[in-house]
Amino acid sequence: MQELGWIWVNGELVKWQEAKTHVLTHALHYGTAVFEGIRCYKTVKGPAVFRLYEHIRRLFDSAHIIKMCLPYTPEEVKQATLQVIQANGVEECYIRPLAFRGYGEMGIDPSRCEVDFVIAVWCWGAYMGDKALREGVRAKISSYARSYINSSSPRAKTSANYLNSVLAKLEAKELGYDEAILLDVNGFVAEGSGENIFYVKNGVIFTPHPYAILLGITRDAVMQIAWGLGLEVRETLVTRDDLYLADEAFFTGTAAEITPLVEIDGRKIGDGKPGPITRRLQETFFRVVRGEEPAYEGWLTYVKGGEV
Ligand code: PPE
Repeated sequence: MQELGWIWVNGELVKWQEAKTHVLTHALHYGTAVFEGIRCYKTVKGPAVFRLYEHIRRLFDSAHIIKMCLPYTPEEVKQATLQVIQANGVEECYIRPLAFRGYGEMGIDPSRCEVDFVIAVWCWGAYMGDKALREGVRAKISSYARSYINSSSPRAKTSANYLNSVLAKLEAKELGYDEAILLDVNGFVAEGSGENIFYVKNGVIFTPHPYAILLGITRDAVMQIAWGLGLEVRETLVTRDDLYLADEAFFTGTAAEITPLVEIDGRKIGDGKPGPITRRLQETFFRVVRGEEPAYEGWLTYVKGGEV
């Protein structure tokens, strides 16, 4: 990966190469970590972080679910995020706060391991490539089910939950697809390996109920943008057949932004090209994140106005 200058580690800016941890870090062995993925976009008023407040809120919610006490306040996390963006001098970046059970005792009980907290930023273009944003991607329903709600809390963005995503992603790629779609243990559509999913049928937008999924902040943004455009959005139970018979489908996520889905399990979605509603949402979304839609200005935190 392309290295930048600084990573925020437990309250200080540390040189990129020196941001290291002990091999007996608890989280490395047991996945006891929570994290976020946030994007900062270039706007005419300088770099702006998209929905920073909601991402910090979700980080604290994830920590609460796994009984991890974060050593900083939400305001400190906000200031640290703005500080690390400024220190690296980037106009656009992906931001990764990670809180993990560190070095202390081995064994499953994490209570003797302090919580370490880091925030890194890097330049991350289109998640599945520029062509994916323009022309859409091909996905496969995974043979791996999303974790059961009483197994590992899919609502929490924990590192441990991502092994499930890693297995699904590897399988999809090995079979020649761009991305995996995971069903829940009851067989209903849940989400992508790192995205939420939507489909459009007869002008109405549908997305799975928020049970066995990560409650995506882009998912929420897309729902609000759709309502703002006068479109109807329904949260519902979704089957694979709903996807096969959809007029349009797309993934949403901080990394994936709005990525059209043009083929699922070898079946074309609609006419096999990104559909008009997907395009409209995508165009509006990119204007929103770049500060070109005054109605959504409240979703942006300007790095320069952040009093670091
Ligand atoms: N579901 C999953 C499983 C998921 O990982 C993400 C984000 C989402 C839904 C969408 O959430 P939101 O970003 O709040 O809209 N996945 C992150 C990690 C991607 C990675 O490869 O790492 C992301 O998009 O940042």
